[in-house]
Amino acid sequence: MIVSNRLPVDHVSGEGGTAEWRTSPGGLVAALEPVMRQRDGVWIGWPGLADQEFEPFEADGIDLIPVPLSAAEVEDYYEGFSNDTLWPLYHDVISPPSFHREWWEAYQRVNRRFADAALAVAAPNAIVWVHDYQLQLVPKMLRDARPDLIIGFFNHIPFPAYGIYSQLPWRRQIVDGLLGADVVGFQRVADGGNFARAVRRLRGYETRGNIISVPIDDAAAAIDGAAADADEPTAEAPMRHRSVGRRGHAIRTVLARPFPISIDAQEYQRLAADPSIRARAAEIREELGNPRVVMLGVDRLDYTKGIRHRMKAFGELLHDGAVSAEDVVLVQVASPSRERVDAYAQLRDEVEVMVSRINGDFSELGHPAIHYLHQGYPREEMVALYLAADIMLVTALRDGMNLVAKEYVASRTDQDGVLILSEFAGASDELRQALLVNPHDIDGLKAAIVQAMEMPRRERMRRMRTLRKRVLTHDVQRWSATFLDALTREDHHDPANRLD
Ligand code: GDG
Repeated sequence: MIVSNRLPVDHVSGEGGTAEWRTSPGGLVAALEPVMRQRDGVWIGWPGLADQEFEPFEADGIDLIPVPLSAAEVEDYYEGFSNDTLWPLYHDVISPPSFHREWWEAYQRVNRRFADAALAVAAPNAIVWVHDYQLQLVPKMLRDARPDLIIGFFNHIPFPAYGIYSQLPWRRQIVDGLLGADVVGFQRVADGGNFARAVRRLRGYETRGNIISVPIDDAAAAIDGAAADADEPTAEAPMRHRSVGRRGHAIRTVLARPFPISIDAQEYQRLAADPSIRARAAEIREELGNPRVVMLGVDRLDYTKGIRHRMKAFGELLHDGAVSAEDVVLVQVASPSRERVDAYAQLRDEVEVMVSRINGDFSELGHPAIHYLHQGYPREEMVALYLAADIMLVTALRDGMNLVAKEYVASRTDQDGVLILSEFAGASDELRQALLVNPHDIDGLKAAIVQAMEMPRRERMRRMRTLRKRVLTHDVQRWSATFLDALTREDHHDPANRLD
């Protein structure tokens, strides 16, 4: 069972006013679809429309159970607590988080609704995999009601250092919520370390390596049907991973470790080899006026992505005369995102003022310096853009992983192209042959752009080959298999759970 904020479908209106569901072709769906089919799985989530109730339905062979949200809940739980409290807090307060008690109330209420939807259909010993920061209370809600369940949680965004996390007025409840899981997965080693530290500081539980010992309280033990001092799991004590702690009381262990997410790399390779997409890539360069260098940014329009920083660097290079608009263009796809949250509306204004200024100052007739596209595109067009780009700019100020970096690499079947990658994106732990940058260091960013423009083809190909090897071997299928393997293993101390 998968539980995530959004179901992997969009409601689209067809011809003649009919409406239908279309699966959104994300990497998560690609990775989980085969497992879900094989195990008769269901996916629980919000279908994306407020104030509407839908019966369970099937889309492309996946059973979906919709969880309804009212318009007020979308405002308070989703746009409010999830995207204006947790999102900025977990991304190192790049934008100040807002703390509102009524948002927290809604967050608890909605988490309860998701948990109840899962509990209503969970078979004995079912495997439940909960996703992301919108649903951090769900693991404990499931655990308290049904200790037999095997519960996993994966956090797609960073988990912040304690000094930042501790600002959250409900910091204990969230930690407790997550500790309801058997396995809590993070993108980076550092995220898991930050979580373990929060657990020690807020709860004083023992953590050793990746393993956290959580005392089993009397209430849970009673539900579990076992005495609190039981030393072995028994038939009456279905709760897994329980044993006796060093202080002699019953504990259960929680595995908290990184599982860096990835993409459906084969699919990107396949698209990149498609003749019509290759032709489109050539056409894009043509349409841009065949400049010497095409630079590309692809992001949701989000303040974590460092869009302004890369524009500042490019603007300064134009100003310095190091590049000209005829020679070098920047294509920035900034897909619309969370437009009803103030910080996003403000960011849009700032980015658009910047684009206008740079274009006003440096464009030439027929040669705008920046092609700014506040639109979403089909995946085929994205791959054509990746193929058309000599330099890919990923300058996130904080990012759990950043899939765009991996998509660019997987698409470059020609082994060419340079990836400039922020060290603050989780992807930088794996993609070491990219040009790694600190996006706050504008001079460093400018130097990396110049280095990328001047890099000899042999070096570009050497770097790209190594990057490709990593992404092609560590794809999203491997990610989900690794997570599920850790989740279903009887022993958290199994050497397979040790990190290399
Ligand atoms: C969160 C974490 C983590 C974007 N514009 C278009 C489009 N996209 C696609 C990209 C990519 C995805 O959206 C964005 O993924 P990212 O990983 O870059 O960033 P977030 O949305 O912030 O995702 C992140 C991720 O979760 C997974 O765990 O990596 O750190 O923040 O796939 O290609 N796709 C299409 N048209 C667009 O206009 N088709």
